[in-house]
Amino acid sequence: MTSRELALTANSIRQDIIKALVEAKSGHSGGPLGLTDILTALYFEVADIDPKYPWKETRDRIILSCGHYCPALYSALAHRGYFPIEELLTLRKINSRLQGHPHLRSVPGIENTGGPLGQGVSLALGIALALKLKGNPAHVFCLSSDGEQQEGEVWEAYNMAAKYKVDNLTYIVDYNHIQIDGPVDEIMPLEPLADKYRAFNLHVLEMDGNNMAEVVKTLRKAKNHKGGTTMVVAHTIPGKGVSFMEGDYHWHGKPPNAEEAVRALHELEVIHEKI
Ligand SMILES: Cc1ncc(C[n+]2csc(CCOP(=O)(O)OP(=O)(O)O)c2C)c(N)n1
Ligand SMILES: [Mg+2]
Repeated sequence: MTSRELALTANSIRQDIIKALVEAKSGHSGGPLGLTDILTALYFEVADIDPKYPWKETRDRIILSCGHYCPALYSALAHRGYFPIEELLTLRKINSRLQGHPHLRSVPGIENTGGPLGQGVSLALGIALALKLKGNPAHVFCLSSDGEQQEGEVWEAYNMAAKYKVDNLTYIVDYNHIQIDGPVDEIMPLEPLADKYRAFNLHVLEMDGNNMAEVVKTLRKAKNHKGGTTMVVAHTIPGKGVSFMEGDYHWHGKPPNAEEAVRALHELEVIHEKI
């Protein structure tokens, strides 16, 4: 797909995130909207996956460590054809397959159970090592948030990834500068983040995580890198596409109300026309 087609797809995925959240009356808005371009690039262009054979042994694995971002994961999976788009409106309902945090294999394509911050970063390393041992050529992409970098567990994983030169693994950190209680830079600053990863002997790339052409190019480069684990620092805008959500940590864990959803969908429609 071209970058324009991917950007249009990302816009549609965002619209369905808003629709699911307003229907659920709870859930996370900011992070998911910011990560949508990266998820779109992975599921529609970079990762070797096929919704017709969701558990094929050699599929690339996409691990969402920051489980609260799942409205974006669900919407991307539905748009890619893993399950019906209408099902997105069951988000967080009792007995729905789409709970507030993802559950392994609850729908085809969900590769891990998430929620406890940091855990998926270790899990992805284990999966990548196991694939290597089995001679399986699949690549593992692990998406995590900046808030997760405050968990000690992730640094243990990076240490080990570097030691074993796990080059079938790409970490992507969504550096959106917000967390639950405020700006990351105030709550627990991470800077100099890229230098910290370099000091851990990771192969570091940086990208504008909301620029589709740059996202695709960088993720391809990461996937093809040999000899060590790549860490992609993705600079993103939380709430991307909805002006009153962008950059504001208050939208970390809040859904739009009915009136806000109408405004958000209108803004996304306007952007859609301009892409
Ligand atoms: C181990 C653990 N501690 C605390 C939480 C509660 N929690 C959920 S999301 C979140 C904020 C994390 O920051 P980030 O992922 O950067 O948030 P966002 O960018 O989505 O606002 C916290 C503290 C959790 N899910 N797991
Ligand atoms: Mg964050």
